Amino acid sequence: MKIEAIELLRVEIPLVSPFRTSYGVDTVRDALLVRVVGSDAEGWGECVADREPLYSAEWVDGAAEVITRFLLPRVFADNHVCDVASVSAKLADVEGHPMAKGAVEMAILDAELRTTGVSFAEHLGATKGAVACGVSIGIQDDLDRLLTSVAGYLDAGYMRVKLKIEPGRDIESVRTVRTTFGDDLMLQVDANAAYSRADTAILRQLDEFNLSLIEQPLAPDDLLGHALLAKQIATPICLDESITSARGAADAIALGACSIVNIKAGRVGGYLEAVRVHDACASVGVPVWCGGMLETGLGRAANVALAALPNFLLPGDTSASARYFTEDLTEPFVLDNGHLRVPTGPGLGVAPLTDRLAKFTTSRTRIF
Ligand code: NPQ
Ligand code: MG
Repeated sequence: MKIEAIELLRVEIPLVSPFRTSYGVDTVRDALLVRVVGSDAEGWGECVADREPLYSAEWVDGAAEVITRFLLPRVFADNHVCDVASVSAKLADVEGHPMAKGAVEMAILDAELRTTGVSFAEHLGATKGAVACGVSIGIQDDLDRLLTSVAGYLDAGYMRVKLKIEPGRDIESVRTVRTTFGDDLMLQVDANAAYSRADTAILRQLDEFNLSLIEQPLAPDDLLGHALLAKQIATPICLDESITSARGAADAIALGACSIVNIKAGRVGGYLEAVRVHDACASVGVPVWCGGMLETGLGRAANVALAALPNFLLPGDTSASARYFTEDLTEPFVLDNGHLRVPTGPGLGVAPLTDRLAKFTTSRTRIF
């Protein structure tokens, strides 16, 4: 494909309510978009880096800088001709920055697929027409608010609930939700690396609540700690922040550090590597599920396509647009009986709505 132009856009979309994790609070989604204009179609990429480097080392201003100065010149070195299969190799000498790389690859993939009339789902190897959805609930100020929040999402049809936890806001929250909503509720927790190896006794107290999993209790680089913890608690350990590649996923599983894997394309450098993580886990019988990073409808469309692959055996954080935004950038993703339909149109199958893009864009820069 011949690339005619490239633009970086920043959009700021208000969240319906503040989202609090052990890393901090977000009240808006400040997303970086990559728009690739090919000769026959344009493509959109979304960078999931947050404003501050708390979830990972990347942050949105840094990602824009890396994309502009280091990634795009490499991608377009061959006279602006590029095919998506070669993107990750062209970017490989740049160390790190998976979210920035993933956004560039996503935009080129979208442009290519729109050109050839193939959907993300078909290209990635999806086998389902709709995906089961869960919801991630941020840390709440008090237990009443937590219960109200869970009740609202269950009314909306979500098939499982994930509670964010941190030391001091863990056992009682989980106990209250489990007691209130009963044993049939599919319930899991996400610690976002807020615990240490010294917290094993607290984490063991979660055993009595029949959680589907505990996500990322310890530091991202502490694979041994997770393996030791797995032997001492009954709740299955799922890794998120620790998993940055297909090889890393295979290693973590081989070490006994996790028995379930959260896949986020941005964290592993793009949707193509995300498929390789899925395949690596499938080959050793480890189930995966699709994480979420407060994506706009663009990233959401790609996530839903990814989550339609066969080894995505648990409901993902692929929530409806309304979970995060009153107005999404695209036509909204709407929950239907706890599921989101997988887009079938070319590429992402959705595009930014012109008026929404105009309303939410805070900067727009042509790079090439
Ligand atoms: C997780 N996501 O699974 C992440 C954490 C997270 C849905 O729980 C901006 C960008 C805000 C990325 C907030 C969910 C974010 C973000 C939370 C990621 O750990
Ligand atoms: Mg997580």
